[in-house]
Amino acid sequence: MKKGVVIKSTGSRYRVLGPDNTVDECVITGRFREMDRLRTTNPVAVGDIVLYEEGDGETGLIREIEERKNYIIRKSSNLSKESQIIAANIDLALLIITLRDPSTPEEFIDRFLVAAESFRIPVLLIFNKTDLYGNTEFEKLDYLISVYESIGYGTLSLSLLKGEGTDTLSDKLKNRITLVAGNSGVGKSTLLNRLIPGADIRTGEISKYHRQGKHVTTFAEMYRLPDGGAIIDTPGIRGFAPAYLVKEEIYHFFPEIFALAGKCRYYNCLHVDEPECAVTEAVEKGEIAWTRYRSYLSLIGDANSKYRV
Ligand SMILES: Nc1nc2c(ncn2[C@@H]2O[C@H](COP(=O)(O)OP(=O)(O)O)[C@@H](O)[C@H]2O)c(=O)[nH]1
Ligand SMILES: [Mg+2]
Ligand SMILES: [Zn+2]
Repeated sequence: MKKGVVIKSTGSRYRVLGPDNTVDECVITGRFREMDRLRTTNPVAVGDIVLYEEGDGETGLIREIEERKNYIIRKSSNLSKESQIIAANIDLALLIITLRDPSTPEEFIDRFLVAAESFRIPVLLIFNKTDLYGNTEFEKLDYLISVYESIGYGTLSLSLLKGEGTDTLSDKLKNRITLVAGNSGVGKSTLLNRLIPGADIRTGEISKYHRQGKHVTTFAEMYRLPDGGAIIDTPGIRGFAPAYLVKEEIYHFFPEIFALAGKCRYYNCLHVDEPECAVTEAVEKGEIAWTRYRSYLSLIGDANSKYRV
């Protein structure tokens, strides 16, 4: 038996990177489907550490999956009860944001952060395309940086086109497994091409998966970084919604709201219109950013219908 990490999954076959840089194409046995309590379409995901039998040129066999530190999951489709594990054992998620061409809505950022908090994955916010920013964008950039840093999120501004700020980023990714996310057109593929020699990923293309409301099975892929560590690319997936959240729990994933919630008069305060709510008081005083609170209201509004975000 060898131990390795899954670097690619196509639903039924898995590419495993083993000791001494060996790569094996593997399958799983039916046993995994029976054990799969998450009811996933893919019991093994990119980032999984597995024990497997080498195939000697033939297909290898995955026997065991090590317990996951964390994982990102989403519904396979809007109607399906089955879920898809997108990636596992992630040290850091990069959310690529742009304030021009395209402009990333704050709510998109906050939804991503809520999902990442729910999956217990640290996030670094990357503001890209600073070469295109004028005064308006730089003012907004300052605002967003102060909002998110005060909550505790790391931020970095850069221009992938000009190469400004990319060295600092490389340092932060060293020896870590990092997942890259962001809206279409923000520079994800450009980033991968910068970090991974020979990756040769096409840029400037609107993926056909990006049509709204459509959940298409897409597969993550892991690329090793030359200085140690790896990047997980998730083509066709813009953001992640927390898979199963109830309305009453959503504020747990807004750290600055969670920090104040204990001071609310009612233990089951939803921080909307309850009296003596420490959260709405903080919003009024400007201690919680209005944009963040607006995202919170939007998220619990969505959850209302089906108690799911
Ligand atoms: N001006 C400018 N354009 C950029 C920058 N980074 C990426 N782009 C361009 O933005 C477009 C979309 O980039 P791409 O990497 O394909 O975005 P993706 O959809 O997130 O993979 C491409 O035409 C890139 O050349 C940047 O820092 N500045
Ligand atoms: Mg792309
Ligand atoms: Zn409250």
